[in-house]
Amino acid sequence: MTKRSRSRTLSRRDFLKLGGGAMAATIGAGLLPRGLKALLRPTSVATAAANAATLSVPAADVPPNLHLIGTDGWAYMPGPAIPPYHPDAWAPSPFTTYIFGLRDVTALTPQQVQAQKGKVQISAPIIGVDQEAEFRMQLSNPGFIMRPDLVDSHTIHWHGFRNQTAYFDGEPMGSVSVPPGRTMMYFYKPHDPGTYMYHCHFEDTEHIHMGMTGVLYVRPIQNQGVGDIPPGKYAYNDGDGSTAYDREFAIFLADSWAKGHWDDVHIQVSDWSDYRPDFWLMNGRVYPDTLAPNGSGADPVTGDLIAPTGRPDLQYQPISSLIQANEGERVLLRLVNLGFQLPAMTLTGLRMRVVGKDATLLRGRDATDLSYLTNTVFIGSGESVDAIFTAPPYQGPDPYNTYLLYNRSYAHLHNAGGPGYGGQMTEVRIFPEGTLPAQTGPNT
Ligand SMILES: [Cu+2]
Repeated sequence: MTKRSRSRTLSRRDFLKLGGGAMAATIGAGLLPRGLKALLRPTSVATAAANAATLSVPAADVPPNLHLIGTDGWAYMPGPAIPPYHPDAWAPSPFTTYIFGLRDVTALTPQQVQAQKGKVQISAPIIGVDQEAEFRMQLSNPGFIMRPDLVDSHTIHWHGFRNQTAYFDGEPMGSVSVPPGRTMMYFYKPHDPGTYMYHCHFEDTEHIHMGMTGVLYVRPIQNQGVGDIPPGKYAYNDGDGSTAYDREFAIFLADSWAKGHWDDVHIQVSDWSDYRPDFWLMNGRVYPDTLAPNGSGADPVTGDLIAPTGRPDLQYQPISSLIQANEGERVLLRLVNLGFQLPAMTLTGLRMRVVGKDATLLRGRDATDLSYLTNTVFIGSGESVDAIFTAPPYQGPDPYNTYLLYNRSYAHLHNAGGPGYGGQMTEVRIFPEGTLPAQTGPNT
């Protein structure tokens, strides 16, 4: 660090000398001298972070199937202002909300990975793995660009995964975690198909709420064809093809408290007993943004996320929740909740068959079929549901017929109390037979 830059930035030691949190608490009250206020501007904090040690990503004997980074960044939420928490005055335009998150950097160079510090996504990449196949996942922690004073580690925890050793389970008090500047390889060999979720388990109430969460699923070995069952796409090893599907959509449900997000970047402590969310998310977005297309991966030069077409404000929320199918197709919904509240997800006008719960086929030990038809599923925090519906006949006259998938808790169907519908709602669009090509991946 040069003398010049040292004079402009605030080191952790200086921060502590000045009284740390007590000083931070006075910022909002306007009690700081102008010079100290300038030191705490986001640009100055970011400069300090840029001077931090380089991220270490050691070469692996066997390359990872997936390389994730855990860091901070900014996302966009619509809705009326909640001064001073929403939109956050420190958020660079067009963003509104400070987040933590995980993103895929598998194809990036080490320099590009380093440059992704502070550019994370909310709702982490959807991960699909094959039963009995070895899976290596690398996690790098480049630190937080807005909070260089924090030494938070990160981990990856596959929630509900029954096959993990403590070392790779990501529960930091019983295992290891990844401190800033470091990289760790996790190893998995899944035996139980179904839908799970993964999240950072370090200071998990905070890191989960800030966005370090995503959907994970294990494809059954039956997909390769077993006995009389032809190769295909199945939710489980059902033995009879009853969980076959044509298209799959993973929906990660969460809720988001504007003050909690604001507190983290403004160096304040959140009292979780005050938790009162303002936004209810599907894959990190609220309705109607849930309908916007997926992002387009990473820029080959910078490694930055490419925003969905026409939506630069959703650059860091790349996962669409729009559900589309041709009439007659079977659609698998992989519904996961890691919000702190209880959604009741309703599919209007259609019945879905719940075939799996918490990565378990709904079938008794005596082979009794325990699946059931419903139009509403309740999904508690940490739970998952696999439900299949058959797309109804297309009835015209528009290019597609629309149904809704939404949280029927009316109190959660708005954006920060603003007018109109918001929150956890998306559309199911049914097209004439043969309109949509075969699906290339979940949520496409
Ligand atoms: Cu974390």
